[in-house]
Amino acid sequence: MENRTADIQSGLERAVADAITKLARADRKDGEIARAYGAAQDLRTLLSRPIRVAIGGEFSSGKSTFVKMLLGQHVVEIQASASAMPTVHFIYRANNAAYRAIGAHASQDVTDINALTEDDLRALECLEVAVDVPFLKQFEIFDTPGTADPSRSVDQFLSVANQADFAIWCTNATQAWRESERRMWENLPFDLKQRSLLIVTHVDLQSIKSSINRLMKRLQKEAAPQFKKVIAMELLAASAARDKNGKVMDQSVWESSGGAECLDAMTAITSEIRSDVFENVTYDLENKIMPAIAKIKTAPKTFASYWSDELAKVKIKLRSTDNRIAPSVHLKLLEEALMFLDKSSTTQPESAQKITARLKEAHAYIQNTLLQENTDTNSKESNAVIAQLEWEFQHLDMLA
Ligand SMILES: Nc1nc2c(ncn2[C@@H]2O[C@H](COP(=O)(O)OP(=O)(O)OP(=O)(O)O)[C@@H](O)[C@H]2O)c(=O)[nH]1
Ligand SMILES: [Mg+2]
Repeated sequence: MENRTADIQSGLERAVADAITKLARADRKDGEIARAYGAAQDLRTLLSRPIRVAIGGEFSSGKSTFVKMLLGQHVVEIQASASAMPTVHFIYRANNAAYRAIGAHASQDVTDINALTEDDLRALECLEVAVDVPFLKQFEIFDTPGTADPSRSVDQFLSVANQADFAIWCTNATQAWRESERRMWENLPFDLKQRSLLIVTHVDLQSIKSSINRLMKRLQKEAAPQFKKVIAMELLAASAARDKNGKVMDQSVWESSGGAECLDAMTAITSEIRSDVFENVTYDLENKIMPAIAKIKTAPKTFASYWSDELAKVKIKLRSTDNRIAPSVHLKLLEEALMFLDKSSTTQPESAQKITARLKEAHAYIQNTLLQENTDTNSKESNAVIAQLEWEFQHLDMLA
């Protein structure tokens, strides 16, 4: 992520977290506050979730090879015939890989991925694969089964794509952008298509090499208007150009294979999506959440809580500086406490009088006796005076 994007992101995350804290403490029986609380939690999810990418294409067009190119060699091979494979959903997880079988009605963790039979796989809507690949912190990848496969319903890809942020369609150069692909692509919403990529695979094949320019020209005309970008890729070469952590080992192959162009395009699309998200989050913060927060009535602070908060700050301050400034720090504490009492109407008038008297007494003693010389003894004495007040104000009812 770019620095600027990261800054905006963390700024918004802080604003949302702050709003959640305030709303959590407020009275959520109030409808507006309850709604704002729910909205703020949605925004937190929206900000932190990775971008979802749906990979689609006809049978054997190179979808899984493309995913492997993105994720490096970490991806486990599942030994099953292509027609048995459900959508595979790759997500990030630190350390060990974990698998989850998502059925139409229930889902469960899978401990031994190789123990799944083809019938088991066929019955699934989706197989979730959580692996420690840093790339997946930014992107969630859905590898869908080939759309021309009659044993799988054609709308697998469509239903996944409709929930994704953008799609990547793989088309095999040997028979690129067929009528059936065009018809499938037409079903997607316009905005999604305009954010999506068409990857032309198998362009390394000898039979393609001589006609690649003509092919790309045709695709520019027939397909490009339906996509953000059309990119020709030698998937096997692109995979080989990086190590298993995604670090580019052979820059020239990485570039000539289309790997660099593809990743750059994905990054550009991601920035666009993120800036849309930031805009929505900012709008909701200003229009739904801030007005609800402004409604929260904060209870006026009592003297006891004011005093203990201020005292805590003073203690921290004195711990981190030369202790001999204690009398001057305490004097300021007492002056501000007197001002607080003068302005606040929450403390009982009776105890306010007692507190005022004790604050003034301590103030006079520190000012006239202890402030004159910055010595360790005077600082200790000043600490003792404040400790005495601390105790008294915790036991106000005993104050004579
Ligand atoms: N030479 C070459 N072979 C490729 C390329 N991309 C994929 N392949 C090969 O094509 C075959 C099919 O690739 P897959 O990635 O399994 O295709 P798929 O779209 O996932 O197939 P299904 O999931 O079965 O629909 C594999 O043998 C790949 O190694 C490419 O760019 N060049
Ligand atoms: Mg596949």
